[in-house]
Amino acid sequence: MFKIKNHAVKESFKTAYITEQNYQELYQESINNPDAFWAEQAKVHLHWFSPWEKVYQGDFAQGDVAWFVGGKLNVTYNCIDRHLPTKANQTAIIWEADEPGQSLIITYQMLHDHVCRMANVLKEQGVKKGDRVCIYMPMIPEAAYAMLACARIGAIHSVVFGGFSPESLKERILDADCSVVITADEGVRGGKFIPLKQNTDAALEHCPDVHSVIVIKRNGGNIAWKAGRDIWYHELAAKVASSCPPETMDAEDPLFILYTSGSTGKPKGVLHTTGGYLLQATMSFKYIFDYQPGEVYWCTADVGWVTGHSYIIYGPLANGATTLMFEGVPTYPTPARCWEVVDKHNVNIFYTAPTAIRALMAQGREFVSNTSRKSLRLLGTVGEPINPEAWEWYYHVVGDGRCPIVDTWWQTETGAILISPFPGASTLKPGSATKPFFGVKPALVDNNGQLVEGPGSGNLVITGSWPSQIRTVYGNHQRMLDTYFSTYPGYYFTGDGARRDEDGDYWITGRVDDVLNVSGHRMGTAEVESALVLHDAVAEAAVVGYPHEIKGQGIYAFISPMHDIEPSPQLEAELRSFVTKEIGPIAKPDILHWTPALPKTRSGKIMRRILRKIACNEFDSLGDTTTLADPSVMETLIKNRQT
Ligand code: 6R9
Repeated sequence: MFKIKNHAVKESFKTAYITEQNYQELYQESINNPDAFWAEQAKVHLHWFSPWEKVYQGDFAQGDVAWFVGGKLNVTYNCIDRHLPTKANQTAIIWEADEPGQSLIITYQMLHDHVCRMANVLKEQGVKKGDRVCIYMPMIPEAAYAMLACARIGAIHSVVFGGFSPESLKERILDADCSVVITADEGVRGGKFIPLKQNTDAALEHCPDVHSVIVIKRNGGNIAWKAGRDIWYHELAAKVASSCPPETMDAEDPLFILYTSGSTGKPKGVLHTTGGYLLQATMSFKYIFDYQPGEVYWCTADVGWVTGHSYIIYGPLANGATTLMFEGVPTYPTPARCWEVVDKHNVNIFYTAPTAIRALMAQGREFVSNTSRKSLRLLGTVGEPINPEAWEWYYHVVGDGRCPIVDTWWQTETGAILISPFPGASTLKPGSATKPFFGVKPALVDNNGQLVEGPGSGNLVITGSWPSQIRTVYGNHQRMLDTYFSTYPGYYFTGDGARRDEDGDYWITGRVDDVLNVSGHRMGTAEVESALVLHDAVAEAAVVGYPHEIKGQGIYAFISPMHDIEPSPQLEAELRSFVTKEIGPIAKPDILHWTPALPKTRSGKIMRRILRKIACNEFDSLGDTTTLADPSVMETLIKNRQT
């Protein structure tokens, strides 16, 4: 196996915060004396208006965990105000527009003023502490202002990815009972316009409780206007003060809701709170990316995903860092865009998803080698397992063999990175997320819940709470307990499978449940199936993932049509756009496989295991098929496997 040990890479990280010498020591302390460890970290990394009474209480069985009980703080005080005495004129956000040549610099002082104005606008719209505000925005600085403005006044934000359909937006607005939506006239991505206001209008036809829509003018496109509800942000912002006192929040007051997919039902509103979340986002950012003062950091995620929350906004800003926000896509106008942006803004730390790496790798190395990239010091990946070929390309071609790669494993529910190398401490192995972060105790269990000791494979669970843990599923606490804490009682179940090698390093192998990971985006097979069966031509649908060269996983849909329907290319195109309309373009099936029937057990359950094998072309390992009601269905499916 290829390992990077005592390599020149390590040399340049000799002065890292976390070194080989102190990792073990700090990790052991965090496990042996968690209360003392976290209390110390909370004091060092955050500003508290008043201290907590107890570091941790609660348990997994009730799902009532609480961190820094009784402590008071404000997230934006930590992300902005406390930096002003020394960093008022330092860049907080570099914004790079979709069109090359357009960018903006936002200093910490400017960030303060923008956030306060937006907070005052929200207050004028009647938003109070605890109210839910939906943010449906492109990647423009106002998306950051909106999130922070909510945190400033204690409102709970629910960011909905701008690529989601009106239907998905509606579901999320209703579930969180939002009263205000912040959006833009249009988004701009890869040279295309995204009709965000139009989508919002469509969603709001079914959301009577939304009384205000605050619209940012991004593109000047023609949009419909509902008087009494719709408000231009720039008009209101001009009239309010540029200061707004930060609300005093309890450590356990909610900070945000973020919807994510599970194996069953509709997306869940994962709720994160204030103190524990901010502490772990702050600490992990500093130590895993080894962020040094003055450096420029760029995470290519969208604020619609958890990576955008923790590692574009909260983690970097709490550290007083310079964080780059990119409106566009890595391949527009050319596949050299990322590296041109790196050179333009002297980016030191670059964090992206394996799917982007594979897409750029497929375009050829000259797009990379024509750029300098000499500012780069550290690379990171997140969102899905990285295949060793992509890792090697990232390491050798993008990083010129000089930048360590941190392969960071975590989830919407974990709030912050839980397993990752530390660049100055770890032995890197392509494809391994290596070791746990401080205070995190991963374990592997077999399907009966028995612990796997030493090297081996199993279901990845976490033993004991960590500060940025999910607190509840909004409006449905039982669903949180059922999803994460009941499969293996006493543990948090991640839904991922993993292997632990002889060095104790973890290798995440992917989801073990019915969750797809398409280009790093999480999606329930059930969600895509529900969208497909809504179409009149579809009687039944079963969706599974299959290996896809660029996306990591592609969507393979087995569909049985209504009895009088003849499948045709037109119908297939219609189904694809139907799913796009219902969920969003990320859920569009790659492969449609028509079948008169789906393989079922005698009790009528669809045998997904078999469908997965067929989609993955693994015909010789179908496993036990004796419970199939009609084996000929399976044989026909194998014969007709689509590509
Ligand atoms: C942060 C984020 C979570 C799921 C997770 C796992 C996969 C994330 C990974 C990884 C292998 C990594 N995942 N990071 N798999 N190696 N470094 O992506 O959150 O959207 O909730 O997805 O993504 O399967 O369970 P989220």
